[in-house]
Amino acid sequence: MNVEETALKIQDMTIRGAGRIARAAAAAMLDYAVKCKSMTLEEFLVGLDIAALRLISTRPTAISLSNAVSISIRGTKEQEDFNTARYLVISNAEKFIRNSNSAVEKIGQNALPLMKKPGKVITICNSSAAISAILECHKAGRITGVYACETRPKKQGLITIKELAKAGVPVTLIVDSAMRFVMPEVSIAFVGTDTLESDGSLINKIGTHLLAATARDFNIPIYACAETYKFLPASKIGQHVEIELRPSEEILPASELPANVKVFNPVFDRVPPELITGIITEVGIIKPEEAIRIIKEHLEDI
Ligand code: RI2
Repeated sequence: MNVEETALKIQDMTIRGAGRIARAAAAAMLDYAVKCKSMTLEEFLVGLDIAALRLISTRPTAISLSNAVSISIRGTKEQEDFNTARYLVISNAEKFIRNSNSAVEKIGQNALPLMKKPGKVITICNSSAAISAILECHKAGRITGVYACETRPKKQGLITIKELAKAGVPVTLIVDSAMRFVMPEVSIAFVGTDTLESDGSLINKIGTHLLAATARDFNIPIYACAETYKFLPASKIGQHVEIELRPSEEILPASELPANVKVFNPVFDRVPPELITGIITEVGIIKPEEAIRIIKEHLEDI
């Protein structure tokens, strides 16, 4: 799929999930490099920048998208000619996609010691990293049930229940506002990550802050499942990601909206580090205050 086709599918959320959009963006940069016919190095670099900006413009909150693009083009400006720059993009992008997929698997393995005895899990939205954690614990016989929040307005929870049911995990769908009702039964919460900032703040689907605050009220541990490429390098210097506002039609069709009524549709939450028990990465489990170390060790040069 080329850059424009990929950008349109990320924008309309046909391709969604911070990990999936990152892998799709890397694949689009790879596609661009493969299809480039002979040109000067300068022409190639300008084309890369245009492709990068188009992809990054699609969704502002998941830093995985821009990190994937930066990693795909890393080092191209230092190359001597078009062909070496072109092959560098191809190998960077292929490596990112491989590492991203294996990171999701490793997060599942790293999550297992957190469920020492069988219990119930709660999750929100549809996160491949959180699902990986749940599936590993399920395979070890540690899961007696999963509460999956429906996750208004796009209801990504309906994807989660299908994936877990197909894997034989006992899963129960709840409306988001029932999360407090079921929390007393829960042993642990696993949630996904769109962006992890250097102070340990978690940016994830709207409703995650509510889930974390409810977990704290019932003294339930909550872990963010975050591949290292979801950490925000620029947050070291105080930059934050923008919380995406999406069309009001996702909440209510215009035809049903009464006159003089506005709709506000923020689709991500910012969860303060003090509400997060830990962050499960592919390189191990860290405390929120260690996020800056991950950025220094894994994202310093992007
Ligand atoms: P994985 C999703 O956002 C959810 O917020 C999910 O928790 C996060 O990306 C991470 O998903 P959206 O694309 O990378 O549904 O773990 O808006 O799959």
